[in-house]
Amino acid sequence: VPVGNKVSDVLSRILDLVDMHEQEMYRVLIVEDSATAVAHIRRSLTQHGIDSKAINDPRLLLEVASEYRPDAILMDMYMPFCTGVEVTSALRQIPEYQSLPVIYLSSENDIVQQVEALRLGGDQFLTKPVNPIILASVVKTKIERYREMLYSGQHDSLTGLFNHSTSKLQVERMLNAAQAGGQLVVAMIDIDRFKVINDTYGHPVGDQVIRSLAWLLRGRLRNTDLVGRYGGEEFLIALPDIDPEHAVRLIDQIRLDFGQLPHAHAQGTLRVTFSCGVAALPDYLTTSTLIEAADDALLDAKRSGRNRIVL
Ligand code: GH3
Ligand code: MG
Ligand code: MG
Ligand code: MG
Ligand code: MG
Repeated sequence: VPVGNKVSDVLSRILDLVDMHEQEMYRVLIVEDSATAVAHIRRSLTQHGIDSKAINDPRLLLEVASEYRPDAILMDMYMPFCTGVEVTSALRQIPEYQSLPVIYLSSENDIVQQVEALRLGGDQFLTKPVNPIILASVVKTKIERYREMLYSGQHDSLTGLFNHSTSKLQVERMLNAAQAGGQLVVAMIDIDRFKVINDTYGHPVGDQVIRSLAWLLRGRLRNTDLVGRYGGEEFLIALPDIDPEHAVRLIDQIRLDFGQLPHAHAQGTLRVTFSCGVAALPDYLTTSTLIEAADDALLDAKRSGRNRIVL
């Protein structure tokens, strides 16, 4: 198992693989009442590998957006029932859509109207007819920035794992996915005497220890398992479709293997251990009670000597 800088290289490669797996086609929702315009726009987008869906009635926007989950909206200005500006203002009231790119595509060439559209929630104003390459390039750039922003809001920069709030949301999601009688095991892992490592060998060595545990957990657990960085040297993991005893054996093996890993520091190598608390369905039925119970079990593991797992 690699140590030092190599760990972060391997880790970032593994995370790249995970991301590539999850990388989906860019999706654009076109809000446009003219069928001819829609056909033009879709041809430009398709040629550049961008998926799209069109609605000619702006009143359908929220309903369609919630199931299509667009990465950007191409918005017409003038349509029956309401204007693009009105529907964009409404969209911006919803937290989920506050940063979703809205790109106007309209023949409106009055600068006052264009500026007003931007002021009321638009990100860009393109006038028809638009060069198809410019259209695709504006859409791609906006979507890349938007996805990067979402990604960094959900992930921890040291390890690439889900951050605290996203980890909790993921447990919630996994809990909802576990049907009646379904299985879900939640575990809280905390590195032992981590403060001593920082104080003795320095913060960068501590960081490397955190990264190597992140790497080990992500490598050993399934793609369907959650591994999140819950706090400084604390990890939240959640495993669906496994019984608690089996999960405990699995995590305990990771604990034993982690304890054998040499971590590099200026004078040589050091060994580090972690403690773990586990809780599972159906003993606890909500995200917060599962996490609290895992935390309590972790405290027991710490009190009874550390470097152990408690169910
Ligand atoms: P215990 O065995 O009881 O868990 O002892 P501990 O020393 O691990 O526990 P404590 O919670 O007191 O210390 C955790 C330390 O982790 C404190 C904080 O300075 C350090 N820490 C938090 N985040 C980071 C980080 O990102 N990098 C590094 N190097 N240290 C961090
Ligand atoms: Mg129109
Ligand atoms: Mg801690
Ligand atoms: Mg602590
Ligand atoms: Mg600790």
